[in-house]
Amino acid sequence: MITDRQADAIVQALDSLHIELPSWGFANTGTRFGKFLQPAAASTIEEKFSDAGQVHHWTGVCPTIALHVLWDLPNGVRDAHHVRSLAVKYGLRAGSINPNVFQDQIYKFGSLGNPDPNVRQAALDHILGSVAVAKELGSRDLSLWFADGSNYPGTQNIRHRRKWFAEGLHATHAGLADGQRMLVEYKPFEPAFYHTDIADWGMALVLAQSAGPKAKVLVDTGHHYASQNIEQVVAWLLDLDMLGGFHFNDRRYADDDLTMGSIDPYQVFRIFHEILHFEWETGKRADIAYMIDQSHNLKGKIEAMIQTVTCAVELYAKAALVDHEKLAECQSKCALVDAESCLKDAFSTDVRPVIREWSLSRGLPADPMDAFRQSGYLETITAERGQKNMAAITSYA
Ligand code: RM4
Ligand code: MN
Ligand code: MN
Repeated sequence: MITDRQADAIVQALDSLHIELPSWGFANTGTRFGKFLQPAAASTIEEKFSDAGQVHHWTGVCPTIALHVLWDLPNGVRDAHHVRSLAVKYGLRAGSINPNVFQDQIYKFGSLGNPDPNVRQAALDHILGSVAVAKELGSRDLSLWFADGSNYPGTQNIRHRRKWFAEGLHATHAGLADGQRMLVEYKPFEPAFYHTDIADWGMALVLAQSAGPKAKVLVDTGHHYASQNIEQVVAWLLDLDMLGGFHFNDRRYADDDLTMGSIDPYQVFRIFHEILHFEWETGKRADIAYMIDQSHNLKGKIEAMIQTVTCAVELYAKAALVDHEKLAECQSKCALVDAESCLKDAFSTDVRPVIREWSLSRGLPADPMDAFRQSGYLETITAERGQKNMAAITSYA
């Protein structure tokens, strides 16, 4: 049974939870082996806003949409006016801005880590252009992911590339306005399979620290080797005031971009728990951008997103149930079984009745998936977009 005090803790947690949706999560994507096109997928920026607006409309916790500059604003700041009007039309705000310095042919051997200074400059120009887009849209965060690396031993000077990255990120930092942040994402491998320039959280941390105080680390849950203790990384970054944001997704093997919590929901719970325990202990709100970074190649895109958000809300609510006072006491006494039970008890509690109450009290449907299905939106867009999508332009998210 959930006590009144526990229900209050859940309500308080959910009132402050925001999860950003990725524009690319609504587009047709696939694997390197091919793509199965979905008739209802979004292929224009307006369709992406419209679909993301649906997810926010039914869940109430997704007020922002992450934008990919190359895919969503191919003309840079000249597209900002249009995007601003779409944000108003669909009841969303532009969220993090993602530069793309990996798709153009010039980036074959890297972007900020490329041995050719002209390519490094081109990458920096695009990133600074993305900062300008962020300013135009009133977006706070610039999300930086780099595909840079090499495929064979000895083919690149790893130390030189590190210095070039430090220079490029420092120059990026210098372009940020007050209140803006840059989030440095890491990934162990793919597309490079020998070395990746920013391969883990330590490299991202060092580069973010050397860039300046507005730089933080972005943790993508899919960007770790199997069995890495991600919540420990989270705890360290929180303690160092260096955790800027998350890209949520789940994985079994590599960067699978599966639905959050579909493989290991306890891990997501443990991550949320570290954050909420930090907040309880310090009395400070952790300033973290929660974002989704998933590719729904087979599931319906809007439904997959609603399923993800529902999962995030449930796991966050469960983490809010942890009895922090009791846990702290158990930890200091090394009462192992009782300490672990603080987490297990919270994780095994059915929080759905409280979430339903919370939703209804906020004017939201008790069951967002059902409400979306009843709305007829999917049938409408399937009819509208079907033909166009069969000859579709696709992106590689
Ligand atoms: C990467 C990484 C980035 C995303 C790209 C497309 O694996 O997760 O965040 O922008 O994919
Ligand atoms: Mn990511
Ligand atoms: Mn990824």
